[in-house]
Amino acid sequence: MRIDVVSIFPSYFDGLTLSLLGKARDSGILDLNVHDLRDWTHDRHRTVDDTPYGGGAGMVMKPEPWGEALDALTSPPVVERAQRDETQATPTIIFPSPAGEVFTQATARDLAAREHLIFGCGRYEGIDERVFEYAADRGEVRLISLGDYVLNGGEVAVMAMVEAIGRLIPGVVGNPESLVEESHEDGLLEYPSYTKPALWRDREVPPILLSGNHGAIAAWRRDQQLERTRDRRPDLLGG
Ligand code: JEH
Repeated sequence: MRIDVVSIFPSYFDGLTLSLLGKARDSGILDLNVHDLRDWTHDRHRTVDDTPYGGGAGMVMKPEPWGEALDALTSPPVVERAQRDETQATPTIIFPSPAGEVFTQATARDLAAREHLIFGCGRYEGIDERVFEYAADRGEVRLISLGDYVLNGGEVAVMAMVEAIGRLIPGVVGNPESLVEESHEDGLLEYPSYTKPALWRDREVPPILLSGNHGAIAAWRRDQQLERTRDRRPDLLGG
């Protein structure tokens, strides 16, 4: 999979690229590249923002650097490509946005199956709306929100999304042995985990886990999952 991230704060992603690319880097499973939006400006101040038409507080990201970034990372446009070249996958272009659909494990699974993801990180009050229209001619555009709270830009949201997507790709660091056993894959919260010592600061591990009775352990864990889900996330059980 190829992932391109465009941001005015590319160094935000240093930790992510290090942690995610361990064994994936050499094997070519994941080709992750982070780009500085200001590399697609031409003025001496490398300007990426301007005042909003119609008035209002704050600044809006100018369309021109975004247009150049999209040209560089997606070429040629999908309409022309469809006529002559079936080999190049249509990129999925994701703009994190407080006004987008909410990112879930299902979104991560959907995006993990794609060949080329481009993440455009906005800042300030967001990006000139025409950029989304232009991007729609060059890929499948998705506006996605990390959740119902307000961030200062798309970077933190993209880090979370790329980590959630990356761990679903076989061979990427963090990819677990069993993805099906995970929380949210079966719609329930996870059961509690314990390790040695069996007694720690007067607290014991639930004796059932030391019983060797694997049927009873599985039933207990299921019960814990249901109880926790009922207490903490009743919405997952359908209200
Ligand atoms: C934030 C991209 C680019 C902040 C506020 C407003 C909310 C009401 N889950 C997420 N929260 N925020 C972002 C996100 C994701 N993914 C996010 C971004 C950008 C993503 C710039 N910003 C900063 C920003 C406007 N307010 C939105 N409204 C309903 C509380 C009030 C207006 C725009 C941009």
